Amino acid sequence: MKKSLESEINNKSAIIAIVGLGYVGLPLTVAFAEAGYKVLGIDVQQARADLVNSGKSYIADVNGERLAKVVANGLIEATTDQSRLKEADAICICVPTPLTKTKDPDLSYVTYEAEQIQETLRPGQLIVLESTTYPGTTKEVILPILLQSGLKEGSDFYLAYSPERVDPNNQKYNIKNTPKVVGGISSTSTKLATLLYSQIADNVVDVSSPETAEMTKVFENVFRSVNIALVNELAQLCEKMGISVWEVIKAASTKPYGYTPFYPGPGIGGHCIPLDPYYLANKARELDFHTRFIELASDINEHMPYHVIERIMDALNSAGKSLKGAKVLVLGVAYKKDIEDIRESPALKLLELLCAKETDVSFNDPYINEVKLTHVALTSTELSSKILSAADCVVIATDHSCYDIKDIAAQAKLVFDTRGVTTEIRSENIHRLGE
Ligand code: SAJ
Repeated sequence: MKKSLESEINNKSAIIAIVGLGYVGLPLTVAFAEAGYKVLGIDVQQARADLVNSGKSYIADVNGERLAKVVANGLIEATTDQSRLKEADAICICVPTPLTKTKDPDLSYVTYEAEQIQETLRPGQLIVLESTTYPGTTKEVILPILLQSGLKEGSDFYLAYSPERVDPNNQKYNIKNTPKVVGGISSTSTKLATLLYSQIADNVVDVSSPETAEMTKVFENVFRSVNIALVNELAQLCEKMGISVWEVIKAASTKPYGYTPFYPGPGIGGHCIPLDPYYLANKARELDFHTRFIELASDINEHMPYHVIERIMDALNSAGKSLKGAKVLVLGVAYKKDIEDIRESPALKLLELLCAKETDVSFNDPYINEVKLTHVALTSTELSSKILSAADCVVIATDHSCYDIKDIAAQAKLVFDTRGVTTEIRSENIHRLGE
């Protein structure tokens, strides 16, 4: 069976199914289609399937013209019909792996798809999980579901893990030039998955097991979480010492080796960094191992919105105002600059906390029109001189490139900068995190 799948991949006759047409799945769909494969996009949302079939992109990183071209060439078809999984020779699972309310891994999307695949599993199919998850998921969760078919891994079907490495809005790195890590349950699975991804990625890195590949991805992101937490803690210490953390980071960055700059902020958001530490910590606890350092970092990062609120309160007090009733304008609610993604954004926590303090809060974000908070929905306000000068405090929460920081600082009575974008502006009315 391996021969036929191998030849189908080599001669591009293999049909590839991408399950989950989000910020990971849709770019992957286009990449395989542009490599010459027929791709079946599968999503639970009919609206997404309809948009794909009409060649319309709803993911900022997916160019609409490129999508329309491969759809017009008949290389991409999207559907919500999970039974069509049987048509695919290779299946890439790119569904969300969120956390539950108690910050435990939520693998319900992954197990649902594994069950759908199992129902129509046939000899010759390669299944690859891309969703970020704890080490052991592929072997301990996916494999048992697929084995219920009675088929054997490594001879009938093939199972591997290959972490997504999509960085939203990254203009430099993409699927083609970002090395792809691959680890299969059997060596044949590793070989087939490596062959598949080498059709779209310049560099495929095969590792000895799916757990190694799973750990690689989680480690990459936990590395960021702990380094961001370190600089967030340093920022709070610098405030007490009258030192500018921004100046310290700038000076430390002159070291040409052995140092990587990270920056303090109002907390961390996104679909990866806030979640991945909990995936690893949860698995570690199962093995009676407490990842104290990793969990402490998450605690520090999650405390940042509360620290920022305290600093805003101090800044308003210095101007004779209290938070209650003060007009506070928050600039930027996306989880990082120049993107339209709001998931887990710390700015949302800032808005919630300001509302809880009965502050007259509003926000502006050119990429986000509305945010739904626990008790209220807010719409992005225009950024006019009138609005800026009327605010008692303007909080820079996300430093979108389109913001004219000098102009904002000139018009605002008071600025609280959580991103260090005003360091070149000398003014009494500007307060900064980390100073
Ligand atoms: N953040 C800081 N300080 C920093 C860096 C980030 O506070 O020094 C905050 C951001 O504002 C954001 C959060 O952390 O709220 C996450 O930022 P991020 O730069 O890590 O961006 P993400 O979440 O989009 O992470 C993705 C990840 N990509 C994948 O998981 C495939 C991550 O591995 C990438 O390294 C990261 O993009 C990247 O480098 O941009």
